[in-house]
Formats: sequence, structure tokens, C-alpha cells
Amino acid sequence: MLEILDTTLREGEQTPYVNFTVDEKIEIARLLDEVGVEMIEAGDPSVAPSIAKAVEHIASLGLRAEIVAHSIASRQSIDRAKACGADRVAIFYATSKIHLDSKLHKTQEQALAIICEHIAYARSLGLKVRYTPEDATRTDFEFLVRVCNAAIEAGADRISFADTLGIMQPHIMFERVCALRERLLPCKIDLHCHDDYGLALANAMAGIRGGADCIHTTVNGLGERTGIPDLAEAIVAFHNLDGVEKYNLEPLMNLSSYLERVSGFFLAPNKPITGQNAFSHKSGVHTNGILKDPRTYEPFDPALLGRERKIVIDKYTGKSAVAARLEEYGIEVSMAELEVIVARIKNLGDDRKQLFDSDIFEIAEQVTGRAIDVIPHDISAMVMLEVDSHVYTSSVVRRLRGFKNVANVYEITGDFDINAFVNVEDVMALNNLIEEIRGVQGVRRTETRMVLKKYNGNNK
Ligand code: HCA
Ligand code: CU
Repeated sequence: MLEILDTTLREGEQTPYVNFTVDEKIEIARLLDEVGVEMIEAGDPSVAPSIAKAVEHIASLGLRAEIVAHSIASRQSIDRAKACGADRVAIFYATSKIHLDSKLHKTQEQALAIICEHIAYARSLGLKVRYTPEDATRTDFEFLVRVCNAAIEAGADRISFADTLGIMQPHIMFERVCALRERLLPCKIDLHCHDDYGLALANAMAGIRGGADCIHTTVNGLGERTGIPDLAEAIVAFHNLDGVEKYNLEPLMNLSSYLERVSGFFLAPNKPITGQNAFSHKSGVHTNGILKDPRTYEPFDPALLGRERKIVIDKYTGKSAVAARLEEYGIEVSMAELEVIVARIKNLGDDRKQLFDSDIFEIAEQVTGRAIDVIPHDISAMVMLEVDSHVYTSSVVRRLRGFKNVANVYEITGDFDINAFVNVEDVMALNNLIEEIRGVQGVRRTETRMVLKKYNGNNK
């Protein structure tokens, strides 16, 4: 049965310019434990004192997940992992010729001795041990088997087959893992797949098919360079395509948004599963299909993740989508009126602005000559903020940019310091967002103005 080790707190914090506070790490660990991942890699305590503090704190929370500390092959570093109360230490030492010659300046025999000595040392402290042959996928296969078996004999019960440079392809991964499984002494096999060619999750799935036990993930696919498989994508793919139902999907969206906020690293709208557009439909043909039966263009129901499908209205839109949107608000139009409304929408030209529901009402009013008196579900507002004098305005701006619904942020002159433009689905969502904004450290007060009508410059 598939196992997941999430390493958002270790590999994820190796993302360029990403650092978490100890409190943020604790919150991430709690949410990961709610999801039910088997292992949480909490950090390498010897890298920095704040990492040691976080690992120690997380190890003391009594979570269900096994808490893993990452470590180089050094007694001092292993001692630190032990002192933090981690259940397991993951010792990595590269085995490829390039790494041995150019980085470590060690022969294969020297490497073998160093690896075994440190694994035995960690075992003598009572730690469980995973051994990672870093750059395993570029390591001579015979040497890889020898090192891993020596590591297992020295006390490691897990081997992480690390595709450190993300150079695997699914069919090669499958073959390699089958061969490893055949040649290795009894142990669990982890797969640590980097995403340099966008193949990380595909490689990890192929490796599981080949007989591996565990895949490594991070929330939002964070990590060195292009990262490793995204936790939500992995869980939903295994859930829907492979029948793995043991994880709790409910916290996944929340985890993803939380990570966007605390990492300042925002998802592309077209990112699978958690991206803003993952369940949005646009062309007339697609929306028509979706309205008749969502299974036409949805691989699965977005409700699985607590999400909703969205139909985008613009020049690609057909009659059925516009009719459905008007109906949603109880606005009745005749077929002839509907045709003119759709034609007007199509004639809006190449203007790239997003059409808000209020824009659609305006067109409908013009076409029908009847006043439309409803409140749009999608709302824009300006939230003005005053910042405490001892706080940098830029630090508050940085936080605001992490909120999904904040479209633009301006530093301004006058009574307020910041003006944030927000787009939300309804008044309740606006209320919640304002509450969240008020919770940002350094925000003294806010004042909100709801937008009634929106115009673009240049007479567009
Ligand atoms: C690195 C180490 C590692 C380790 C993976 C593991 C890798 O190069 O930073 O311990 O499973 O990618 O090889 O992240
Ligand atoms: Cu890595």
C-alpha cells in the first residue's frame, strides 16, 4: 500500500527565497497530519538553529506521522537529529561518479565506509534510519546495489531512490525499481523524484508500480529548482486513478492556500488540482457540455476537494452559459433578447478584462430595457489599510499579495497606507477576507469600499 512522506518542511524550504517561521512549520505539520501522510520530514537540524527548534517542536506534538530529520553523514549532525527527538534520521550521501569525484572527492570504497559507519552510529543512538544515495539515478547500478545492501546491513530499513536531477522517465523508473526490488535485501523503497522535466509524479507512480513503497511530496510542489511532486496532485491522482483512499482530502485546498501565503510562492492558475482554473470552463462547446452533464469535460467532481466548477463568460461563450448565468440570478430574458446579449458579449472585442456579473447585467439591461435589481455574486472591493508606525509597509504588502483574492496592492499617500483591490464571490467571502486581512501583523485598521461599477481606461 502506498505511503507518503511529505517534505514541505525540508525540501520545500529549499525553494529559492522560501523560509518558514517555527509557528508556520507547526501549522503545516498539523495540517499534514490531518491529511494522514505516514511521514513528515521536518528539516535538517544542523543547518540552522531555527530548523532544530522547529524539528524539536514538531517531534513533541505527538502527531500520528513519523517525524524524520534529514542529515548529512556527520556524527554531529546525527547527534542533533537525536537531540531533537526525531523518530528517524534520513542520512544522504551521494553515490554517482560526478558527485564522488567533483563534490565529495571520495572513491567508491571510501564512500561505502563513510555511509555504513554513520548509519551504524545513528542506529546505536536508537534512531530508525533511511539511507539516501543522492543522485541515485545517475549512479552505476552495480555500485548502487552494493551501497544500498551495505546500508541495509548497517541498519537502514529504508532506501530513498533519489532522482536528484529529475532525469528519469516513467518506463525507465519502472524497470530500475523492479531491478532494485529484486536485488536489494528486505527494505522499504522511497522515491524522491525531482520535476526538472515535469515528469516527477509520473515517475513516482511508475516507481510505485515497479514495487516501491513510498513517494516524497511537498505542498504546491515546492523544492530545489522546479521541486518535487505536489502533495494534492499525488493524493488525488492515486485516489482517482489507482483507488488509494486512505488519505483525507479535505485539508488539501487549505494547505495549498496556506503555503501560498506563507511561502509567497503563488500557483499558476492552470496548475492541476489546486490551481484557480482547474475546474473553470470557457468555450461555448465546453460550457454547453458541462451544463448538460459535467462529466463531459470534468475528469472528476470538484466537490471532491470542496471546490466548485466555474463557467467563464466572455467572447468564447455560447447562449447556454449566458442563459444559465442569468437564470442563476432569476433574470428572465426571451430567446431573442438572449441572442442579442450574447452577440454584444462576443462583440466586446479583444479587451482582455474579466467580465464581471455586473457587466453582464448592464448588457442585459441595455438589451431588454428593463432594470435589473440584483446583487452580483462576484464582488470587487477596495480595502484600505492603515499600518502600525513601527511596521514596514512593504512587509504588510508582501503578506497581502499572498491572499488568493487580492488582485492588486498599492502603497498610497493620505490617511491610509495601502489600498488592496479584491475580487470575491459574495459578501460573506468579502467579510472573511477582511477578517483575514485584519489578522495580518501590523494592520491597525481597515476601511472597505465595495465597487458598484467598473470601467477600463481608454474608453474600453
Ligand atoms: C538534495 C538531497 C535530496 C535528498 C532526497 C532524499 C535529493 O540534493 O538536496 O533524502 O530522499 O534530491 O537527492 O533532496
Ligand atoms: Cu531533493
